[in-house]
Amino acid sequence: MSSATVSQELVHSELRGEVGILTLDNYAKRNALSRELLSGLVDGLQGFSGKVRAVILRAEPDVKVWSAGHDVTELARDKSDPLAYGDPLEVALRAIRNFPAPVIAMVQGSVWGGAFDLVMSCDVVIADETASFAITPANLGLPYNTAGLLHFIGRLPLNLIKEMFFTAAPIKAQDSARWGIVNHLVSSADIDNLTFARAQEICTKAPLAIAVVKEQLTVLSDYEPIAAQISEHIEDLRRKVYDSEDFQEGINAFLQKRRPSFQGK
Ligand code: YXS
Repeated sequence: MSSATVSQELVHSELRGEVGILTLDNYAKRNALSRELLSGLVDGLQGFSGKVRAVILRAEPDVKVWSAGHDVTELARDKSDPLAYGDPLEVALRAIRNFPAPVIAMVQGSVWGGAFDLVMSCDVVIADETASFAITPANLGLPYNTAGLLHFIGRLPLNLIKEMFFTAAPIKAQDSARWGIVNHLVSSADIDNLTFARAQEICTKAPLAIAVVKEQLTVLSDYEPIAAQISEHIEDLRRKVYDSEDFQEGINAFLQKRRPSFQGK
């Protein structure tokens, strides 16, 4: 089976009128954001180009886990940046943020790690009472990347971002609504219809005006002038972390299905 076919198996694309629907479907691996699954997501978006006025990104109905985040087995361990610009997850995040029509994340179940960045890169988030959201680099000893942090700084209060990163604890549905992680918290029974209705409502508006305001808001929310030496300082700090023994320990613990023992070195 070609890799394109495999990717299409992991992310289903469906056109419903002018709404494109992308469904994550690799539950055996809890929709972990593997290279192949992310390729299916990006290909699905590209396939919608010029045909849709809104996209819904979802998992199969009523899953307990929407996505378990970056595929840990694919995180670089060769002392290179595990979240580099060209990493498949970063490529997918940019594809969503640069897609000319609104992308609505429809969330049922738990969202972990890089999948939280994926949801936050969508334009609108609609979730049900089973949803929760966690960002988990502290579980692996991994230094999150600056672009990813900007995705959160543009959307959430700094004290919440810090608590989420420092504890890696899931934010439950009710709190996610209170904190503004989700636009709408609805019942499991209603989430399909409400999300599709919202998408259809967007389809009745002027697509060119929507495309340009989406681009403006993306550029303006990402725009944080950083002096070169600050950028280099941050990269130097991150390199010390992804070169650390703790990062290797975090990955090994995950793979060996045991709790990590971080030594701070
Ligand atoms: O043992 P098998 O082969 O059946 O595979 C198991 C898991 O190993 C696999 N799996 C994953 N594989 C790669 N990467 C993952 N992130 C991942 N998560 C799960 O899926 C199979 C079923 O998993 P299992 O038995 O644990 O399922 P469960 O229903 O008991 O528990 C579901 C979860 C999501 C609570 C559990 O799988 C879990 O805690 N997964 C890891 C969540 C996580 O920490 N994700 C962050 C990944 S790193 C990331 O996204 C960023 C780089 S960062 O670290 O910066 O946030």
